[in-house]
Amino acid sequence: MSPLSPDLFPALTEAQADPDGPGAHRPALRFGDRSLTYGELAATASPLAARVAEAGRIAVWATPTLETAVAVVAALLAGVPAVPLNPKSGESELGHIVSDSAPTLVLAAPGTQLPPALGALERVDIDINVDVDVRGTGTASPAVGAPALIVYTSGTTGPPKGAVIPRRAIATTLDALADAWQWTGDDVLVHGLPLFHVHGLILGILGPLRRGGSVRHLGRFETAGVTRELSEGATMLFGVPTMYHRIAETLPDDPALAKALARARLLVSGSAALPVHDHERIAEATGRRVIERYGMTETLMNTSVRADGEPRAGTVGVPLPGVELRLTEEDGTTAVEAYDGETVGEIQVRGPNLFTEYLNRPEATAAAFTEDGWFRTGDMAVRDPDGYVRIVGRKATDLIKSGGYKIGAGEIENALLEHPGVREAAVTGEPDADLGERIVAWIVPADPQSPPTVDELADHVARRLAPHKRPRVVHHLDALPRNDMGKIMKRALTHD
Ligand code: MCA
Ligand code: AMP
Repeated sequence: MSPLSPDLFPALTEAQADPDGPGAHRPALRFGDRSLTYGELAATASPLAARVAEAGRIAVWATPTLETAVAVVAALLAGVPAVPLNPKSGESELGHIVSDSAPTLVLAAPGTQLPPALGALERVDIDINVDVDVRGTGTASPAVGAPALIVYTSGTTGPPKGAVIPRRAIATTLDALADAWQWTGDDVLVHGLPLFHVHGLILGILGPLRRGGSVRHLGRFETAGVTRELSEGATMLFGVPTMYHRIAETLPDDPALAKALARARLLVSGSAALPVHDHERIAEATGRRVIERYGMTETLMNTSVRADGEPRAGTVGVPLPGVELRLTEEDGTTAVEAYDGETVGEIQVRGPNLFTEYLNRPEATAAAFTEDGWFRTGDMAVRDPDGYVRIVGRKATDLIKSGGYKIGAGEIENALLEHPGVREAAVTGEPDADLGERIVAWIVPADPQSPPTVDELADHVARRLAPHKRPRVVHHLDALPRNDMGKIMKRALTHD
């Protein structure tokens, strides 16, 4: 029998057992002017956990609200795997996720209108009701390897795959980050990340709750919210590079933002590379250095610059405790031994932080691992003599990181081909100061006399997939460049 999960949220358990104790009155979650203490979170999440306990799997309509945080905590208390859904997902993406993950019910904030793709599911409203006595309420004790969350993530081709994340991975990654960042229950985190991905949900909501600390969510990212919260006691900021870029752009005209950032204990960036230029601008204006950590939906967190280490722009720091990390040569199995800041290899990782499988995709799961259990990240890196990892690129050119979202070119090409005005389509990413990369569509129009406009194609992709997957630039071509085998040569797709 596999061992049982350790308690994911000890502070919540304590508040449940002793609703009048001091721990129960500590703040846990705040979204705008709505907030919950640990006692209130226990009161509202426990009955919901009891309500969903018999469900096989549940979907959560993951708006950036208090309800989403409560729903996910309830699912974890019940030991029922939860599938967070992007509320901006288009019809075909949502249809795929729902049929692939087959939830038995969907949790949503009261009053939210759900799209037809969820019509067949039983709906349970997430009622925030703090007047419940939860003393003596039991919680489930699933095995450490039991699935906690299924998070959908794009690959190079085809629709997104559901990464099955076990309870063990959540606990170990959050504890490893606590070690690296000296993250405690006294920390107050601020962020405005979406709650249907690892960064915003696991690190940004479950992280503070595991420590017994609190999080203030901005609803949507805005520098004014960052200024306000860091000036009013928040100690840490999490964001994707686009958010730090916007901060860097705002700083010259916003001394209050500079002052607020200067007093933060830790500014953390992740999900994509933070350009050195933005690092430097923030450091110059605030005297504070943003630190980077490197992770992936399938692996949760792998490396980080440590709070007690040297913050070095352009690196993602050192492997976290418990994470084995190696670089491999082209063959994908021979380890690179060099720590010379020059020899490039693919990052492979092993450890208790890893996902279990891609749901319903045994072949994709098998292909993701080496025979001896290393996960192939597809990220290319070098290591400095002191072990700092520097990511230098990605194996697959068909993966685009835009605004910190991973987007597969193939998924967008398939959507574009469904548009009647498109005969052929290829999608690439090109550098963008704000988004890191922007999505570019190269299309051969069905009728060259009236090619579809960029807005038309952007709306089409946003409606089918999600707005962040929409092309920002469209080029019209007479034909796509192909090799003798008929394969599109994406590297030839450049414009002057
Ligand atoms: C625009 N919009 C549209 C259309 N055009 N909607 C429908 N149809 C259209 N044609 C809407 C968008 O939905 C959005 O609405 C608004 O217009 C602006 O869109 P956009 O310009 O794309 O977004 P933005 O406001 O500039 O967003 C930038 C952002 C965002 C806030 C940085 O990209 C973001 O939240 N990124 C975070 C990604 C992330 O969390 N990644 C983690 C995964 P509205 O304004 O209402 O939203 S990676 C991960 O988890 C791993 C483990 C890791 O390492 O972290
Ligand atoms: P996702 O699959 O959306 O979880 O994105 C994971 C990918 O984001 C990784 O494989 C990396 O390519 C990228 N990534 C995450 N954090 C960083 C970082 N700090 N620097 C560079 N790339 C990053």
